[in-house]
Amino acid sequence: MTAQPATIRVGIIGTGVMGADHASLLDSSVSGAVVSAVADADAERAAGVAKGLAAARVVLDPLELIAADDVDAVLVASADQTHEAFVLACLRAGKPVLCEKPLAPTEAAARRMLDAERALGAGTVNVGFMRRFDPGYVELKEIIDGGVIGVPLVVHCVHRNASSQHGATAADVVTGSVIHEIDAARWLLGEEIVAVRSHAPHRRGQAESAVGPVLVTLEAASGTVVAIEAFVNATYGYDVRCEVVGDRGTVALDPVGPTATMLGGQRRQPIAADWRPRFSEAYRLELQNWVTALRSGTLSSAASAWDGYVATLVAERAVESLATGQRVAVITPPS
Ligand code: ISE
Repeated sequence: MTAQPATIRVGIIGTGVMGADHASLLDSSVSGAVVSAVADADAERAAGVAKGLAAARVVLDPLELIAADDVDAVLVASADQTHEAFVLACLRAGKPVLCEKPLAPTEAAARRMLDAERALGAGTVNVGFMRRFDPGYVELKEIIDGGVIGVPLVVHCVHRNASSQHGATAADVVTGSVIHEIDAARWLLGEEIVAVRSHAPHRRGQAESAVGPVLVTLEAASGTVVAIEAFVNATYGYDVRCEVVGDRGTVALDPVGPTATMLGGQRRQPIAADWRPRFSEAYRLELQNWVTALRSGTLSSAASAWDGYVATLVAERAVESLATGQRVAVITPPS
Protein backbone atom coordinates (compact mmCIF):
# COMPACT_ATOMS: atom_id res chain seq x y z
CA MET A 1 0.00 0.00 0.00
CA THR A 2 1.40 3.44 -0.91
CA ALA A 3 1.83 6.14 1.77
CA GLN A 4 -1.34 8.14 2.25
CA PRO A 5 -1.66 11.86 2.93
CA ALA A 6 -2.33 13.19 6.46
CA THR A 7 -5.92 13.93 5.63
CA ILE A 8 -7.75 11.31 3.61
CA ARG A 9 -9.92 12.89 0.96
CA VAL A 10 -12.88 10.57 0.57
CA GLY A 11 -15.13 10.37 -2.48
CA ILE A 12 -18.60 8.98 -1.84
CA ILE A 13 -20.61 7.16 -4.51
CA GLY A 14 -24.30 7.05 -3.63
CA THR A 15 -25.89 9.75 -1.50
CA GLY A 16 -29.02 7.90 -0.37
CA VAL A 17 -29.68 7.22 3.31
CA MET A 18 -26.37 5.46 4.01
CA GLY A 19 -24.17 7.60 1.76
CA ALA A 20 -25.52 10.80 3.31
CA ASP A 21 -25.08 9.39 6.81
CA HIS A 22 -21.48 8.33 6.13
CA ALA A 23 -20.73 11.71 4.53
CA SER A 24 -21.89 13.62 7.55
CA LEU A 25 -20.06 11.30 9.99
CA LEU A 26 -16.83 11.54 7.98
CA ASP A 27 -16.99 15.31 7.89
CA SER A 28 -18.08 15.93 11.46
CA SER A 29 -17.05 13.02 13.68
CA VAL A 30 -14.05 11.26 12.12
CA SER A 31 -10.58 12.72 12.47
CA GLY A 32 -8.17 12.75 9.56
CA ALA A 33 -10.77 12.68 6.80
CA VAL A 34 -12.70 15.08 4.64
CA VAL A 35 -15.32 14.33 2.02
CA SER A 36 -13.95 15.86 -1.17
CA ALA A 37 -16.49 14.64 -3.74
CA VAL A 38 -19.88 12.99 -3.97
CA ALA A 39 -21.63 11.32 -6.89
CA ASP A 40 -25.14 9.99 -7.29
CA ALA A 41 -27.37 8.96 -10.18
CA ASP A 42 -29.66 11.69 -8.81
CA ALA A 43 -27.53 14.85 -9.21
CA GLU A 44 -29.92 16.96 -7.15
CA ARG A 45 -29.70 14.56 -4.26
CA ALA A 46 -25.88 14.64 -4.48
CA ALA A 47 -25.94 18.45 -4.52
CA GLY A 48 -28.19 18.48 -1.44
CA VAL A 49 -25.72 16.29 0.47
CA ALA A 50 -22.66 18.26 -0.75
CA LYS A 51 -24.25 21.47 0.49
CA GLY A 52 -24.17 20.22 4.07
CA LEU A 53 -20.49 19.24 3.88
CA ALA A 54 -17.39 21.37 4.40
CA ALA A 55 -15.64 20.95 1.07
CA ALA A 56 -17.32 18.43 -1.20
CA ARG A 57 -17.92 18.94 -4.88
CA VAL A 58 -20.47 17.06 -6.94
CA VAL A 59 -19.13 14.84 -9.70
CA LEU A 60 -21.71 13.53 -12.10
CA ASP A 61 -19.84 10.45 -13.25
CA PRO A 62 -18.85 8.01 -10.45
CA LEU A 63 -15.94 6.71 -12.56
CA GLU A 64 -14.64 10.26 -12.83
CA LEU A 65 -14.91 10.55 -9.04
CA ILE A 66 -12.85 7.37 -8.62
CA ALA A 67 -10.14 8.70 -10.95
CA ALA A 68 -10.08 12.24 -9.50
CA ASP A 69 -6.81 13.59 -8.06
CA ASP A 70 -8.60 15.01 -5.03
CA VAL A 71 -9.99 11.57 -4.06
CA ASP A 72 -7.61 9.33 -2.04
CA ALA A 73 -10.17 6.71 -1.02
CA VAL A 74 -13.71 5.82 -2.02
CA LEU A 75 -16.80 4.87 -0.06
CA VAL A 76 -19.36 2.99 -2.15
CA ALA A 77 -22.92 3.34 -0.84
CA SER A 78 -24.83 3.03 -4.11
CA ALA A 79 -27.38 0.34 -5.02
CA ASP A 80 -26.14 -3.20 -4.31
CA GLN A 81 -26.00 -4.26 -7.97
CA THR A 82 -23.65 -1.35 -8.80
CA HIS A 83 -21.03 -2.26 -6.16
CA GLU A 84 -19.06 -4.56 -8.45
CA ALA A 85 -18.41 -2.02 -11.22
CA PHE A 86 -17.38 0.70 -8.77
CA VAL A 87 -15.21 -1.50 -6.55
CA LEU A 88 -13.42 -2.94 -9.60
CA ALA A 89 -12.80 0.59 -10.90
CA CYS A 90 -11.32 1.57 -7.49
CA LEU A 91 -9.04 -1.47 -7.57
CA ARG A 92 -7.88 -0.62 -11.08
CA ALA A 93 -7.19 2.94 -9.97
CA GLY A 94 -5.24 1.59 -6.94
CA LYS A 95 -7.60 3.35 -4.50
CA PRO A 96 -8.78 1.85 -1.22
CA VAL A 97 -12.50 1.32 -1.00
CA LEU A 98 -15.01 0.80 1.77
CA CYS A 99 -18.06 -0.82 0.22
CA GLU A 100 -21.42 -0.89 1.99
CA LYS A 101 -22.87 -4.36 2.58
CA PRO A 102 -23.51 -6.63 0.79
CA LEU A 103 -20.23 -6.65 -1.13
CA ALA A 104 -22.34 -7.89 -4.07
CA PRO A 105 -25.77 -9.44 -4.48
CA THR A 106 -24.40 -12.69 -5.95
CA GLU A 107 -21.56 -15.03 -5.10
CA ALA A 108 -20.21 -14.83 -8.64
CA ALA A 109 -19.94 -11.03 -8.51
CA ALA A 110 -18.36 -11.10 -5.03
CA ARG A 111 -15.85 -13.70 -6.26
CA ARG A 112 -14.81 -11.48 -9.17
CA MET A 113 -14.23 -8.62 -6.74
CA LEU A 114 -12.23 -10.79 -4.36
CA ASP A 115 -10.12 -12.15 -7.22
CA ALA A 116 -9.46 -8.65 -8.54
CA GLU A 117 -8.35 -7.48 -5.12
CA ARG A 118 -6.02 -10.46 -4.80
CA ALA A 119 -4.57 -9.92 -8.26
CA LEU A 120 -3.85 -6.29 -7.42
CA GLY A 121 -2.56 -6.70 -3.83
CA ALA A 122 -4.42 -7.36 -0.57
CA GLY A 123 -6.08 -5.00 1.82
CA THR A 124 -7.71 -2.52 -0.46
CA VAL A 125 -11.38 -3.54 -0.14
CA ASN A 126 -13.32 -3.37 3.12
CA VAL A 127 -17.00 -4.11 3.63
CA GLY A 128 -19.37 -2.12 5.85
CA PHE A 129 -20.47 -4.79 8.30
CA MET A 130 -20.65 -2.21 11.07
CA ARG A 131 -21.76 -4.57 13.83
CA ARG A 132 -18.11 -5.55 14.21
CA PHE A 133 -17.63 -2.05 15.68
CA ASP A 134 -20.79 -1.81 17.77
CA PRO A 135 -19.77 -1.61 21.46
CA GLY A 136 -22.44 -4.19 22.40
CA TYR A 137 -21.35 -6.73 19.79
CA VAL A 138 -17.69 -6.11 20.64
CA GLU A 139 -18.42 -6.90 24.29
CA LEU A 140 -20.34 -10.05 23.28
CA LYS A 141 -17.29 -11.21 21.36
CA GLU A 142 -14.93 -10.45 24.24
CA ILE A 143 -17.13 -12.46 26.60
CA ILE A 144 -17.32 -15.41 24.19
CA ASP A 145 -13.59 -15.31 23.44
CA GLY A 146 -12.78 -15.04 27.15
CA GLY A 147 -14.63 -18.33 27.76
CA VAL A 148 -16.92 -16.61 30.29
CA ILE A 149 -20.11 -18.42 29.18
CA GLY A 150 -18.31 -21.62 28.28
CA VAL A 151 -18.74 -23.19 24.88
CA PRO A 152 -21.25 -21.34 22.65
CA LEU A 153 -24.04 -23.74 21.70
CA VAL A 154 -26.79 -21.56 20.25
CA VAL A 155 -27.03 -17.95 19.03
CA HIS A 156 -30.48 -16.34 18.90
CA CYS A 157 -30.75 -13.33 16.59
CA VAL A 158 -33.63 -10.97 15.85
CA HIS A 159 -33.42 -8.29 13.15
CA ARG A 160 -36.55 -6.19 12.62
CA ASN A 161 -37.28 -3.05 10.63
CA ALA A 162 -40.45 -0.95 10.78
CA SER A 163 -41.18 -1.33 7.07
CA SER A 164 -39.49 -2.41 3.88
CA GLN A 165 -39.47 -0.97 0.43
CA HIS A 166 -42.49 -1.92 -1.62
CA GLY A 167 -42.01 -5.26 -3.33
CA ALA A 168 -39.22 -6.57 -1.09
CA THR A 169 -39.12 -10.38 -1.22
CA ALA A 170 -37.95 -13.04 1.23
CA ALA A 171 -34.79 -13.38 -0.89
CA ASP A 172 -34.17 -9.61 -0.49
CA VAL A 173 -34.53 -10.01 3.26
CA VAL A 174 -31.81 -12.66 3.21
CA THR A 175 -29.35 -10.78 0.98
CA GLY A 176 -30.07 -7.35 2.51
CA SER A 177 -30.74 -8.02 6.20
CA VAL A 178 -29.84 -11.58 7.26
CA ILE A 179 -26.42 -10.99 5.71
CA HIS A 180 -25.60 -8.85 8.78
CA GLU A 181 -26.28 -11.82 11.07
CA ILE A 182 -24.30 -14.13 8.78
CA ASP A 183 -21.25 -11.90 9.08
CA ALA A 184 -21.80 -11.31 12.80
CA ALA A 185 -22.07 -15.07 13.42
CA ARG A 186 -18.81 -15.85 11.57
CA TRP A 187 -17.06 -13.03 13.41
CA LEU A 188 -18.49 -13.76 16.88
CA LEU A 189 -17.85 -17.50 16.69
CA GLY A 190 -14.62 -17.29 14.70
CA GLU A 191 -15.64 -20.13 12.40
CA GLU A 192 -17.29 -20.84 9.09
CA ILE A 193 -20.89 -21.75 8.36
CA VAL A 194 -21.28 -25.23 6.89
CA ALA A 195 -25.03 -25.43 6.25
CA VAL A 196 -28.16 -23.27 6.15
CA ARG A 197 -31.89 -23.76 6.21
CA SER A 198 -34.47 -21.04 5.49
CA HIS A 199 -38.17 -20.66 5.84
CA ALA A 200 -40.62 -17.83 5.07
CA PRO A 201 -43.80 -18.86 6.88
CA HIS A 202 -47.18 -17.47 5.93
CA ARG A 203 -50.72 -18.04 7.15
CA ARG A 204 -52.60 -20.42 4.90
CA GLY A 205 -55.19 -18.73 2.75
CA GLN A 206 -54.10 -15.24 3.72
CA ALA A 207 -53.00 -12.86 1.00
CA GLU A 208 -49.89 -10.97 2.10
CA SER A 209 -49.39 -7.33 1.28
CA ALA A 210 -45.75 -7.33 2.41
CA VAL A 211 -43.07 -9.88 3.19
CA GLY A 212 -43.32 -11.36 6.69
CA PRO A 213 -40.72 -12.84 9.03
CA VAL A 214 -37.99 -14.93 7.42
CA LEU A 215 -36.30 -17.60 9.53
CA VAL A 216 -32.79 -18.75 8.75
CA THR A 217 -30.76 -21.30 10.67
CA LEU A 218 -26.99 -21.43 10.25
CA GLU A 219 -24.86 -24.38 11.31
CA ALA A 220 -21.32 -23.49 12.21
CA ALA A 221 -18.44 -25.91 11.62
CA SER A 222 -18.20 -26.80 15.34
CA GLY A 223 -21.92 -27.58 15.53
CA THR A 224 -23.08 -24.28 17.09
CA VAL A 225 -26.48 -23.28 15.68
CA VAL A 226 -27.47 -19.69 14.88
CA ALA A 227 -31.23 -19.05 14.69
CA ILE A 228 -32.19 -15.82 12.94
CA GLU A 229 -35.56 -14.15 12.59
CA ALA A 230 -35.53 -11.22 10.15
CA PHE A 231 -38.79 -9.27 9.88
CA VAL A 232 -38.56 -6.15 7.76
CA ASN A 233 -42.23 -5.15 8.19
CA ALA A 234 -42.47 -5.33 11.96
CA THR A 235 -44.16 -1.88 11.99
CA TYR A 236 -43.20 -0.86 15.55
CA GLY A 237 -39.62 0.24 14.86
CA TYR A 238 -36.05 -0.99 14.57
CA ASP A 239 -35.03 -3.86 16.81
CA VAL A 240 -31.85 -5.93 16.81
CA ARG A 241 -31.20 -8.61 19.40
CA CYS A 242 -28.54 -11.22 19.91
CA GLU A 243 -28.12 -13.75 22.70
CA VAL A 244 -25.40 -16.36 22.83
CA VAL A 245 -26.14 -19.44 24.90
CA GLY A 246 -23.08 -21.21 26.24
CA ASP A 247 -22.79 -24.37 28.35
CA ARG A 248 -22.05 -22.23 31.44
CA GLY A 249 -24.18 -19.14 30.91
CA THR A 250 -25.59 -16.75 28.35
CA VAL A 251 -24.75 -13.26 27.16
CA ALA A 252 -27.07 -10.93 25.27
CA LEU A 253 -27.11 -7.42 23.86
CA ASP A 254 -28.99 -5.25 26.33
CA PRO A 255 -32.17 -3.61 25.01
CA VAL A 256 -31.07 -0.30 23.56
CA GLY A 257 -32.09 2.99 25.11
CA PRO A 258 -30.17 4.90 27.74
CA THR A 259 -33.33 5.89 29.66
CA ALA A 260 -36.73 4.46 30.55
CA THR A 261 -39.68 6.55 31.73
CA MET A 262 -42.03 5.30 34.46
CA LEU A 263 -45.35 7.08 34.09
CA GLY A 264 -49.01 6.37 34.78
CA GLY A 265 -48.39 2.78 35.74
CA GLN A 266 -46.26 2.10 32.68
CA ARG A 267 -42.61 1.74 31.88
CA ARG A 268 -41.76 3.31 28.51
CA GLN A 269 -38.68 3.19 26.40
CA PRO A 270 -38.40 4.76 22.97
CA ILE A 271 -37.75 2.50 19.96
CA ALA A 272 -35.67 3.88 17.08
CA ALA A 273 -37.44 4.22 13.73
CA ASP A 274 -34.48 2.82 11.81
CA TRP A 275 -30.95 1.54 12.24
CA ARG A 276 -29.08 4.83 12.19
CA PRO A 277 -29.48 5.84 15.84
CA ARG A 278 -28.98 2.24 16.98
CA PHE A 279 -25.71 1.85 15.11
CA SER A 280 -24.44 5.45 14.87
CA GLU A 281 -21.47 4.76 17.16
CA ALA A 282 -20.67 1.58 15.23
CA TYR A 283 -20.62 3.52 11.94
CA ARG A 284 -18.43 6.24 13.44
CA LEU A 285 -15.97 3.71 14.86
CA GLU A 286 -15.91 1.77 11.59
CA LEU A 287 -15.16 4.90 9.55
CA GLN A 288 -12.55 6.08 12.06
CA ASN A 289 -10.85 2.68 11.98
CA TRP A 290 -10.79 2.71 8.16
CA VAL A 291 -9.40 6.26 7.97
CA THR A 292 -6.80 5.69 10.71
CA ALA A 293 -5.60 2.54 8.94
CA LEU A 294 -5.33 4.40 5.63
CA ARG A 295 -3.34 7.21 7.24
CA SER A 296 -0.91 4.81 8.86
CA GLY A 297 -0.66 2.42 5.91
CA THR A 298 -1.97 -0.49 7.99
CA LEU A 299 -4.89 -2.87 7.44
CA SER A 300 -8.28 -1.82 8.74
CA SER A 301 -9.98 -4.31 11.04
CA ALA A 302 -13.25 -3.79 9.17
CA ALA A 303 -14.61 -6.81 7.32
CA SER A 304 -12.42 -7.76 4.37
CA ALA A 305 -13.32 -8.64 0.78
CA TRP A 306 -13.03 -12.28 1.87
CA ASP A 307 -15.57 -11.71 4.66
CA GLY A 308 -17.84 -9.96 2.17
CA TYR A 309 -17.49 -12.83 -0.28
CA VAL A 310 -18.22 -15.56 2.30
CA ALA A 311 -21.27 -13.69 3.66
CA THR A 312 -22.67 -13.43 0.14
CA LEU A 313 -21.94 -17.11 -0.52
CA VAL A 314 -23.81 -18.17 2.64
CA ALA A 315 -26.70 -15.79 1.83
CA GLU A 316 -26.98 -17.28 -1.64
CA ARG A 317 -27.30 -20.79 -0.20
CA ALA A 318 -29.91 -19.46 2.28
CA VAL A 319 -31.92 -18.02 -0.62
CA GLU A 320 -31.71 -21.43 -2.33
CA SER A 321 -33.12 -23.07 0.79
CA LEU A 322 -36.13 -20.71 0.82
CA ALA A 323 -37.62 -22.60 -2.12
CA THR A 324 -37.68 -25.97 -0.35
CA GLY A 325 -37.08 -25.30 3.34
CA GLN A 326 -34.40 -28.00 3.12
CA ARG A 327 -30.90 -27.92 4.60
CA VAL A 328 -28.35 -26.68 2.06
CA ALA A 329 -24.66 -27.36 2.58
CA VAL A 330 -22.29 -24.41 2.30
CA ILE A 331 -18.92 -25.24 0.78
CA THR A 332 -16.54 -22.41 1.50
CA PRO A 333 -13.44 -22.54 -0.71
CA PRO A 334 -10.10 -22.39 1.10
CA SER A 335 -9.27 -18.77 1.87
C1 ISE B 1 -30.33 -1.98 6.18
O1 ISE B 1 -30.40 -2.41 4.85
C2 ISE B 1 -28.94 -1.98 6.61
O2 ISE B 1 -28.05 -2.31 5.90
C3 ISE B 1 -28.69 -1.69 8.02
O3 ISE B 1 -27.35 -1.78 8.30
C4 ISE B 1 -29.45 -2.69 8.83
O4 ISE B 1 -29.19 -2.57 10.17
C5 ISE B 1 -30.90 -2.55 8.49
O5 ISE B 1 -31.69 -3.35 9.28
C6 ISE B 1 -31.10 -2.90 7.04
O6 ISE B 1 -32.45 -2.81 6.71
